[in-house]
Amino acid sequence: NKGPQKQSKDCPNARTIEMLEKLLEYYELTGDQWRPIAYRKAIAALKRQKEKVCTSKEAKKISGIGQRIADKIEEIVETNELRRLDYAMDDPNYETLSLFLKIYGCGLQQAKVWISQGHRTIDDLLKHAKLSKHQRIGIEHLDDFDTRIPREEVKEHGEVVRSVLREMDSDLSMEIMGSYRRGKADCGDIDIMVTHPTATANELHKVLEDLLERLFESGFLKADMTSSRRMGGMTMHGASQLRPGMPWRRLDILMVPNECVGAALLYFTGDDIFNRSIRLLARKKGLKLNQNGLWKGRQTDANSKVITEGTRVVSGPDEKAIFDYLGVEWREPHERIY
Ligand code: DCP
Ligand code: MG
Ligand code: MN
Repeated sequence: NKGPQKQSKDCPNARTIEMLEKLLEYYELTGDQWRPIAYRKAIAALKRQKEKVCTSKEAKKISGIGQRIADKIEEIVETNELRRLDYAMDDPNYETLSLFLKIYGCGLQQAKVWISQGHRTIDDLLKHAKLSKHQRIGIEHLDDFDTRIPREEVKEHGEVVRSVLREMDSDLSMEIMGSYRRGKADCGDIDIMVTHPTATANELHKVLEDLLERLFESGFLKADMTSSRRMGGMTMHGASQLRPGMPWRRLDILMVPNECVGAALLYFTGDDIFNRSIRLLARKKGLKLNQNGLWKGRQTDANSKVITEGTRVVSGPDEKAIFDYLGVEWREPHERIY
């Protein structure tokens, strides 16, 4: 394994980063809401340091590292270990939890239910657990879905969808979003956004239904695991396969009305941490940014239910216009990473 060794030569904080990454993984796994973000920021900041960071005081001076993580950095450097990490890894269900959480569609709650029912392996689940159709697909294709998809293959899946859209209506267009748009060499899934210059939401819903039917018929689309698409939904979470014998891949399709395209481009390009920071920035300016647009005077209650619709201050397909309105310098998709 050359990876970590190479890193330790180049990066003076490699050991510290390695330990913090383990802790990050643990917090992600256990569904911690805030710590994963703090850890990802701190790790990114530490990766940029040219000198070894040894004390809590030094660490705290770095933007992106708070007091608690700074203390942990000092502990790692001094003792070459982390008490919190031993404690975390001692959790007897840690391995099982991390295995079950790899299953597409299985959240923390479901994983805990299965563990409490005594299941410990994938085989246990397949033989003894009561599974929904979608859960079974997630389990049977665990290895497929857990494998990164080469960029070239993502593109090919996109081409299949594109050619079917072309048959349907020449005004339909699509774009591959997510990590692909950020230029990554491999992707966790395939995110596709479909747009039309004039179609209403209702019409787009019908386009989606038609599209899915055609993709199923050709054998490309293998499963639709969207729980509630039937009621006017605009998204599909499913699985596709290029040719028999190839792996099943996770495919997300999303229909976006023209007035929402700019905001949707921004949202579905990510990455998720970049999205959080730009949404926060909007909020600080009294605006609300979501996947449908940039809003002024929009009010929601504690359950995110809209009380006052407010007005859209930027609409249409221009993503740059949102950066401009927010006074944020334009960043190319590949630059939107932490
Ligand atoms: N997104 C977000 N917050 C989330 C989930 C998603 O902001 N909790 C946005 C940003 C993501 C985009 O949606 O880039 C697509 O979501 P994915 O989960 O498919 O993530 P990526 O495509 O970025 O990465 P991967 O290669 O793992 O699919
Ligand atoms: Mg993705
Ligand atoms: Mn996705």
